[in-house]
Amino acid sequence: MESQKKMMVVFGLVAAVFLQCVAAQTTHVVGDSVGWIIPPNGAQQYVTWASGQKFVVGDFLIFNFTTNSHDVLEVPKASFDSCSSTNPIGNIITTGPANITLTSSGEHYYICTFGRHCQSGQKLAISVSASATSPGSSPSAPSPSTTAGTTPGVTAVPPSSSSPAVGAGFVLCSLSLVMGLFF
Ligand SMILES: *[C@@H]1O[C@H](CO)[C@@H](O)[C@H](O)[C@H]1NC(C)=O
Ligand SMILES: *[C@@H]1O[C@H](CO)[C@@H](O)[C@H](O)[C@H]1NC(C)=O
Ligand SMILES: [Cu+2]
Repeated sequence: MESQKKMMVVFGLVAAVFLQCVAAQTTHVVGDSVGWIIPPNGAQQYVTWASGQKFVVGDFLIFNFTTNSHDVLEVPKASFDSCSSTNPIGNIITTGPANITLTSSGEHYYICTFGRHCQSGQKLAISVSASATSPGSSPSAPSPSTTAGTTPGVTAVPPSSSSPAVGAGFVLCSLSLVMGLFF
């Protein structure tokens, strides 16, 4: 009886961890310790940073900047390319740090509208995927039926973006899956 109880507790824990990793939301601090500034080494800074991240719907994007020194505005690609604020998507965020929830898949473009900051490289393009289960990483994982929302146009991910930054959450996830097999 006692060991059965123990089994139940362990099973409950595994289930809890598993549920949490299915719903896991990653927080991405743009530029990491660099923050959201005019990048010293130019636009490549945020291109490189973004290529090391895996963005999924529901994740948080933190633009860490000093209020009144920078801001954040989401724009369409054309405005991003020309560093213009025309056709903004949503409202400009003037208070830093800014915490943005990624609510839709596809390409997202952000610029700073101060002076010539964008021209100097303070701009970020990211590709957000719809499903939390990255293709090929764990084929045995039961995939929630979110893949239906994946649009064909979302394949513009840089080829070098095999996600090294999956982190502890993924390890925990895998562990709970493996443990789940024993119970
Ligand atoms: C934002 O930047 C400040 C100053 O560089 C730093 O102390 C703080 O920890 C950063 N916040 C985040 C969320 O990274
Ligand atoms: C960002 O906002 C979400 C909720 O909207 C919150 O759960 C999360 O902790 C916030 N992140 C930071 C670094 O403030
Ligand atoms: Cu700026």
